Amino acid sequence: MEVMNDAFYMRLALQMAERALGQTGINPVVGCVVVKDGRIVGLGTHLQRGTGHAEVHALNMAGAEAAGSTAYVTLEPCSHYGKTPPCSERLVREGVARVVVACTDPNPQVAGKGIALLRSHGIEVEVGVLEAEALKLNEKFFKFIMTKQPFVTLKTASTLDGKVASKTGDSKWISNEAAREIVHTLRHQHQGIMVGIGTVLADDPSLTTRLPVPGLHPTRIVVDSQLRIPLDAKLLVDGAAPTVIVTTDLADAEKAKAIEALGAKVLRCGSSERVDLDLAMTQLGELEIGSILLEGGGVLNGSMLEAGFVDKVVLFFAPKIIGGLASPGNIVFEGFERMSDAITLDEITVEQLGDNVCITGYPKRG
Ligand code: AOF
Ligand code: ZN
Repeated sequence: MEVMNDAFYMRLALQMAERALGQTGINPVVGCVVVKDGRIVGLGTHLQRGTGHAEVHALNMAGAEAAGSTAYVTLEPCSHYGKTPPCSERLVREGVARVVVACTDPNPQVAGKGIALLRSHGIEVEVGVLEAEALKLNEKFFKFIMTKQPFVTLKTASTLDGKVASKTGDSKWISNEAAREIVHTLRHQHQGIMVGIGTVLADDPSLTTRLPVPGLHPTRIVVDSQLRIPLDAKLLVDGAAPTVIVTTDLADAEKAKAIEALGAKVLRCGSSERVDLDLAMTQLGELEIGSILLEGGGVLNGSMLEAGFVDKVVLFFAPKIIGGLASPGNIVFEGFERMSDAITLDEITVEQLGDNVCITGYPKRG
């Protein structure tokens, strides 16, 4: 049995926050547990941007019990008037005696000010309990708040030899059902899902989240430099979720108008023949898309990875070898000359899902 200590309650706060992944938009997920005289007296989770922060829900539940309590929060309590008033002031007002924080909030509006305010009122503050878990939990928020560009997770599902289809284009199915279900959870947990026009032309996908219980659909993003998307593509007509087409200044104005008439947004990113990916990331950030699941094809995956826009990879492998000199691969780009130039992955994890394997990691250039 786990020993009851600060980590015991912080773990509960982290678990509650984790369940809200995907539903807070560009906001972090945050959990709060209030403990008084050996009993949990309040629990709270930030559930949606614009609604109460975790501390507020937990303190509301604790009521008068909050006085003299310890509050466990997975992120530094805020100090600013945003969509809601500052949590640090509320903790002071309620007479909380001690606050345990997993990690500080890099939001420039907070960045240590919340903790400083608590301490200036004589509240004992401890920082860093289960910090590594808390940082990982909000990796998407941290990237976006610091760069204003979305956190990008590259997901592929391939054979062991890195193919996403056979030489005739057959791709159903490569990965097993367990792997495919995780992909839908990943869709739920990202605000955007991005594919290249080749994928749309080949598969006419809907790119929605399909799980045993309903999930949230991400905004569908298509990189389409020449606006080749057919006007009857599912992404343009099914109304299941917002759609954004990323193109260039050179793309046909009439086609853009026709696409927008169907309700999709067209972003023009740069005046060269290919989409300027840096501009695209900035413009998608301006639309408050803080996280993107990149789902191919291989050439877009390769361009995004090579250009340094992929923050994390989730690679599913099925125990199959399909070969094919020209069969499409999961990550395709010109390639480096030397092994020492290779993109390597940090913090690797390997998970077995039946006979499939999932490798996750964080890309780093050689
Ligand atoms: C907390 N507790 O539960 C959350 C915090 O727009 P607002 O008012 O919701 O503020 C969003 C910012 O507040 C967000 O960028 C992050 O810095 C912090 N989120 N802080 O004390 C919470 N969700
Ligand atoms: Zn707050």
